[in-house]
Amino acid sequence: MTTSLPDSHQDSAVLETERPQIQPPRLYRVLLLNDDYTPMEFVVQVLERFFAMPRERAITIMLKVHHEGRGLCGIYPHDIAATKVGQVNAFALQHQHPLVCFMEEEKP
Ligand code: TYC
Repeated sequence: MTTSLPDSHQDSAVLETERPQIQPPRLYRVLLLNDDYTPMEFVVQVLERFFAMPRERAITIMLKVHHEGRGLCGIYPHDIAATKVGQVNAFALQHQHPLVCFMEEEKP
């Protein structure tokens, strides 16, 4: 039988022992930093708008950032995390608030 397989794979039973080494997608934590100037209501609206949080949860996270200095908004694959960080920082800048959003890899 002739196929397009290389000679080394012709007419022999090949037992595949190697599997492609698939890695799980890397995940990134998106966080907010506290500051002394951004209004609490603005932060709540950011969490509602960009992270689809119900108002109660948004208030809880905002207060956590306010009291602890930083807080987790969500965990996403790289491009989604980067998009959210860009959107939040652009929105804050547009409204002249010093709010900072950033991402860091979630290590297993
Ligand atoms: N500390 C701000 C204030 O007292 C509120 C605030 C909360 C700011 C969370 C940023 O990520 C933040 N107005």
